[in-house]
Amino acid sequence: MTIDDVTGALQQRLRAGESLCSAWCVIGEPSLAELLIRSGFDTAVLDMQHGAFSVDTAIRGIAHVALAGAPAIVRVPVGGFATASRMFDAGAAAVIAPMIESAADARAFVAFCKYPPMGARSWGPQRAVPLTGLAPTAYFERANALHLALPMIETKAALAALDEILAVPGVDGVFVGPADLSVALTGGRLDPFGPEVERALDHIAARVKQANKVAGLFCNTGAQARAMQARGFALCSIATDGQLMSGAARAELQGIGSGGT
Ligand code: 3PY
Ligand code: MG
Repeated sequence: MTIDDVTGALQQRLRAGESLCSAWCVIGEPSLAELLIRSGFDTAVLDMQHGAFSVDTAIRGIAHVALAGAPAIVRVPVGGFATASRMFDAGAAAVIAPMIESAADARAFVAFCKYPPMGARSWGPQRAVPLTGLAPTAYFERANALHLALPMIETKAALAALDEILAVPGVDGVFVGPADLSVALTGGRLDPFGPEVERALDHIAARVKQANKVAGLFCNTGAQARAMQARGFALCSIATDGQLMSGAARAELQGIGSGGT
């Protein structure tokens, strides 16, 4: 693999129809994201919305993930579209934007993700150029295809506007947040994979397939991710880094006969 593939691998593999599995990192430690890639994940989401990643640690995290030969994805805070540009400047392969409500939101997000004429991203790929190994002009020409913009579908309004969101030029796919979507669809109950979300998932997968774009989903376990990949979600994450660590600790402590809480 060349360093060029580090960013390119995500869109190349997804466009080739592969299903990928992502770590989801909330602890905010760049080397932990690298470790999870070395454990076998295809990519890692560095979470700036609910996780502890700052601009600084996310930039370092992208480099750590690249060191392990993989593309990194960043979830920016709600409305943090300017941060999306910074993460692409740092070499992120994709950015996930939470709590998108409409095609207008998606257009505003894309403006910060893509260079003109598609968007209005400002020039300054300080880490992306050295990480990809591309000359600045070659990077500029390829950047809009290399970097994926993935608005989240996790509100009632976004679900209703799904087709319009998918039709926004520069939207490469959508990422579903089942927890927020469950709260929205049940009128205030947290039931991430309850019947309301389950029904919505099949609808979302079908619409994304029709649009020939990418569908992603936050999953809790490997088995669930595998089942969801079969249902059309090509990019599935599995739990969080904290949950994986806690689960491994509990399993070992059970082995020695010591219980946790
Ligand atoms: C959700 O389930 O709402 C998410 O945003 C995934 O973390
Ligand atoms: Mg959410």
